[in-house]
Amino acid sequence: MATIKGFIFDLDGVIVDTAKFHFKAWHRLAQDLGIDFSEEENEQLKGVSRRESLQKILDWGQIKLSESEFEKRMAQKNDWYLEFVREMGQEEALPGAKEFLRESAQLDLAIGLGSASKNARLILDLLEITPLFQTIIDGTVVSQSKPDPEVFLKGAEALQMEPKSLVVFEDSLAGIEAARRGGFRTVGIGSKSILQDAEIVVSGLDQISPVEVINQLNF
Ligand code: B16
Ligand code: MG
Repeated sequence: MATIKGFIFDLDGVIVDTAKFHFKAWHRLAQDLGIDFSEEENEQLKGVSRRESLQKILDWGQIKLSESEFEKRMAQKNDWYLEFVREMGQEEALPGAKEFLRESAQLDLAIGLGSASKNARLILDLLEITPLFQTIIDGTVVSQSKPDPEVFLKGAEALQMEPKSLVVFEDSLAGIEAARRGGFRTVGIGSKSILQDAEIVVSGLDQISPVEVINQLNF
């Protein structure tokens, strides 16, 4: 079994609870289009790119839009999303997330971000944690949405490490699948009933320490 040398973190749902803002903004947009969707259906939008998220919502409502209208709706959703994000303070980091990152850095583990969001850098800056990351792979540099492993493979490449020596922390089904497809070790953040395929599942980064993750995965 390969030694664990680093961690790659998803952003939304792992480090910060921006999922609630994505949900509010998508829900408002969907209602404008006469479509309703539940929090359960919203699980399918987690970790998925902006474009694919809108496409899923339109499919649920069996609506087709022209490309220009599609672009306009994506921009509208992002404007609403950013209104929520800009009001967010450092305290919006999920419990234990910053401590976990700092402890990981103290252990000399490599630290990367693997997020589908095009707003990832802005959010890391607002939380004042950007310098903790040796590489930031986000929605501005990937072409394939999770469950494609591209985002994490690019992270591994940037950190110059093999996937099997890196642990991916993910809250979404698509993200855990992406990590597994890429050959990474996995920690699911959320509920065991949803993230069954992850090697370890905890409800948050406050429930485990970096040393415990390494010990449990090496067991
Ligand atoms: P944006 P993650 C993902 O972030 C979100 O989970 C997903 O809901 C969102 O659609 C996607 O980012 C794109 O975000 O519209 O900001 O580019 O979980 O991969 O950090
Ligand atoms: Mg996520």
